[in-house]
Amino acid sequence: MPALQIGYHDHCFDGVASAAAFLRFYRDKVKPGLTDVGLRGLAHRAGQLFDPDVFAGEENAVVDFRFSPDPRLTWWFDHHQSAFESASDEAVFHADRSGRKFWDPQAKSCTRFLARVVEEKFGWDPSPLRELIDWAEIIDGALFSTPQMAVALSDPPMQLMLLIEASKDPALLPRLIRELSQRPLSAVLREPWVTVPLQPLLERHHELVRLVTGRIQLDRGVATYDLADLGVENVNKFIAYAADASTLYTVSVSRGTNRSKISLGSNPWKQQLRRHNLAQIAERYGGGGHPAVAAISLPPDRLQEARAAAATIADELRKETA
Ligand SMILES: [Mn+2]
Repeated sequence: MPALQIGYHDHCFDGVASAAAFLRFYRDKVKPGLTDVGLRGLAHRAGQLFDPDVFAGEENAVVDFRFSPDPRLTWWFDHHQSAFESASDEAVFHADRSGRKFWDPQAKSCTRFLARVVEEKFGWDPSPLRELIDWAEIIDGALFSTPQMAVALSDPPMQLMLLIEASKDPALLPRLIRELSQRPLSAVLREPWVTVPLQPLLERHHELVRLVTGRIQLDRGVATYDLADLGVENVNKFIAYAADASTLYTVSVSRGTNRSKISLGSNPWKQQLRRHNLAQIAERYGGGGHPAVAAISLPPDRLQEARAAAATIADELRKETA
């Protein structure tokens, strides 16, 4: 049993950065010198989210992911609007008096939220991780200056976002979390174990950008595209806004090994025109997320259902944007 186990939102820059920040904080303020740490990526999917062994540590933290009422959960930080699977889970959170569980659905990134909370409540010094915290806020908050910045990935931290989203190496994210907890982001970004696996992913990314751009159907501000035949689960969310700046919403369907997925997004550069809460729409289908970006997971064999739901949602989004 590890002394500490951290569950984090898998294949997500903010999830990885939150885990690194939590690990740094825990070693700085709770148990200095601790080495016995388990790291576990958590993914949204249809059905049970937490395996029984998620809480296998003496202490268990979950960051940037859904709440669990499991009493073995000792630390929790999240900023998703859809943080609770049920009203009773939410009641368990509100009744908690441990002072170690925190939620702010207004926060743009879990990383900066966590850093701010543990600075205020536990006197943690976030300055060694400043670069990482700032980039998590930019990436998870979609605070990019242009859609091109979000799609071209010329900034090395944006390339790391791609590596985190697309890597299939199970050892890579735990290694990144450990390294990012100890060294500045820019130093980690120069490591060959980061730059070498990135090259083929960057080539594939640019190929996918061309492919997705070619498939987009834009109708009354809503861009739809279907990537189910490609077997990719995570595609850059900003391609449609770079392709046509008048795009207000995106609705896309993809299919990975564990799920058929509907991704809902709204243009970060046109948030003043957003009329819908995408998390609420996703919740109707058992999904969730944030008002501006959300997702729905269905079992992999229910692709037709995913496609039908995507078409219904796209119609709904079009109605008030026409
Ligand atoms: Mn997040």
